[in-house]
Amino acid sequence: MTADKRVQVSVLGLGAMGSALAEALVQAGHDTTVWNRTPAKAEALAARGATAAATAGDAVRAAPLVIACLLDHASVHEVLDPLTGDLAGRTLVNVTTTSPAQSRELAEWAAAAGIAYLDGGIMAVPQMIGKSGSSILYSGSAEVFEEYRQVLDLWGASTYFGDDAGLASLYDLALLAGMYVMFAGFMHGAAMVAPAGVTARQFAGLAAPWLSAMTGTLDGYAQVIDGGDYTVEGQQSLEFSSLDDILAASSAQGISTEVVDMVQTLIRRQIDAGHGKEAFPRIIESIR
Ligand code: FVH
Repeated sequence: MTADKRVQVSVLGLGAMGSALAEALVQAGHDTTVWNRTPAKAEALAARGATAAATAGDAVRAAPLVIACLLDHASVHEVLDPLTGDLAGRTLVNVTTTSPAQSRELAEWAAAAGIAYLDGGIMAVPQMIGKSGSSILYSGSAEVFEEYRQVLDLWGASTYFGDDAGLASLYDLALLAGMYVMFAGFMHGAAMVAPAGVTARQFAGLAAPWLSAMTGTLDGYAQVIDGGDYTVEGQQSLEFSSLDDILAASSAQGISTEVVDMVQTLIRRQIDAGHGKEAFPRIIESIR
């Protein structure tokens, strides 16, 4: 594909994310066909230049490149299983969130049907598509990634992890794990200060720069973990990392301690195993 080439592409699924992806394709001038189970969701895109297909089969037959952005793995099979004959010889990029095992299963299903397959994990919310900060992870067919790279780059920074179709999903879910635990930590803090009359928004104003600054420690932690030596100097020890004060203050505020208990449990397990003087990142051994 050359930089200026207009691509024929079909998008199946026009929820919040599928609509954002299709919108970016239309804006870039690609020949975009769209389909959604509930047809009304195609109207806005059709008004902006997309072609609304009456059926998923019509959409698949309209383009060599098919993007699936549906609810989940089951809905992908529900829509695409009856269309394997039409999909044969075409390219499917599936950016529906699936587990690594489900992504691999879809790759095998596609290979058996003669469909070139690339799996994607979207690290963005719909409003971020096409803007800085949007990142999309891919794995599966390297040929598909290379051929359509300029189309994929319209949505965000594209990263390819290799031909194991499950890898994009693995990275996606690992990054989401970090996000959800961080969010839970923020919620805990907000609940802690609430009885003191602090609003969640006031707390967020303090938490955002603090948590952002703390991400600067991740690379140092990662170096210790990859080096495998937790006795290194210059890192906070597990004994020093006791969360007892946080737990006591939380209880005194009358709130649940479950979020902090989880971290304390990981620390405690390493201390009890005799590693109290070693560095905080050792809690990864509790998780492993
Ligand atoms: N929205 C987000 O912030 C996240 C960001 C990270 C990636 N996710 C994943 O993207 C997939 C789609 O998400 P979405 O936000 O577009 O989701 P919805 O707005 O709920 O739209 C779901 C679409 O799926 C269609 N659909 C559901 N079940 C079926 C089915 N059995 N047959 C055909 N289509 C189906 C649904 O159609 P309709 O309800 O409008 O008729 C929507 O088009 C998802 O995997 C996220 O995890 C988004």
